[in-house]
Amino acid sequence: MIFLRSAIISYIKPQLSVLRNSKFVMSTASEGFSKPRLVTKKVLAKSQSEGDGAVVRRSIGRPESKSLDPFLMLDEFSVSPPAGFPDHPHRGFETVTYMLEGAVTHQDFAGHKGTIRAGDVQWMTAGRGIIHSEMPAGPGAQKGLQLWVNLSSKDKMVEPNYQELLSEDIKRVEKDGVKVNIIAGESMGVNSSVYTRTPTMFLDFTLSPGAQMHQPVPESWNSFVYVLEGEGVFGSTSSSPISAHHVLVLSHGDGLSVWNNRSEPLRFVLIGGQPINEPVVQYGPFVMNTKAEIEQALQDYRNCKNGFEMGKYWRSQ
Ligand code: FJE
Ligand code: FE
Repeated sequence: MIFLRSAIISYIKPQLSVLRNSKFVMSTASEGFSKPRLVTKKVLAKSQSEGDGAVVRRSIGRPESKSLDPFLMLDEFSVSPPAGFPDHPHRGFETVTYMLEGAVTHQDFAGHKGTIRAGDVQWMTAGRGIIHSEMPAGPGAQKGLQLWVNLSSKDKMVEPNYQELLSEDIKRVEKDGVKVNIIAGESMGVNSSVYTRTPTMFLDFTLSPGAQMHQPVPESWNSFVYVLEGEGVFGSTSSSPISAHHVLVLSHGDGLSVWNNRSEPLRFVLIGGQPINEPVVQYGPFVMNTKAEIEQALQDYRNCKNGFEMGKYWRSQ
């Protein structure tokens, strides 16, 4: 017993000093993960057309990588005028639009309008109903990511809400060749101000050549990586390098380690969330728990009721 207690204390003490000295965290955290997350599935997100002439690389939400509770879809999109996503509805989930290059203008049926520019994030809770358009704001290809996060049954019919973060308001940390933009959740001791009804982490990492990172992820959350640029080694030093436009579904565990062994930067997003564990019935842009609720959503949309009232006369300009 005495031996056990002193063993525990001598185990905890260095952990405490690790917490105080974040530089130490960087180099020891990989050994610190008691159950590192590994890649369980790797799928290439091929280009397909969506909306009105838009091109998307769908990673989560394609047949080989169906939804990963609470995530329904991740698209890396590119829209050039006149293509775009003209007037369409949503109910029962959230859309997160993160611009990588260029800008997109959105307009909704309640008069909400704005332009999301490179580095900006729009976290839109569609809740009971939104009808909107999302169109390129300039000439040439406007690029970004759109993530769909499911809402639990208690939140599906909430009033619609927007959280809009300009690039300069997004918290960033840079340390030892690792840059992270914290869109949701926490990294390297810094927290995003985005409120996530479904507990979610959304981190945009860039690793310089030779850099490595070790990011804790709550043990029971589902998580995945989408590679944007470069090539990286994910989960374990012995796994094979993975290049851009691949989605990696991760096993459960307490954190993810990544190494950039190449001479180019590696950019990827790490997305994780607490599973909702409820039935999901999706019909295009309506995501509910039962078939009856989907039929209700279609009726409400057609009849401009229960949240779709403003759809009666509204058309985007
Ligand atoms: C959609 C038609 C759509 N991926 N990425 C049908 F137009 C859409 C849709 C989008 C979308 C919008 C942006 Cl800005 C970026 C996207 C799909 O709006 F999801 C379905 N099912
Ligand atoms: Fe939309």
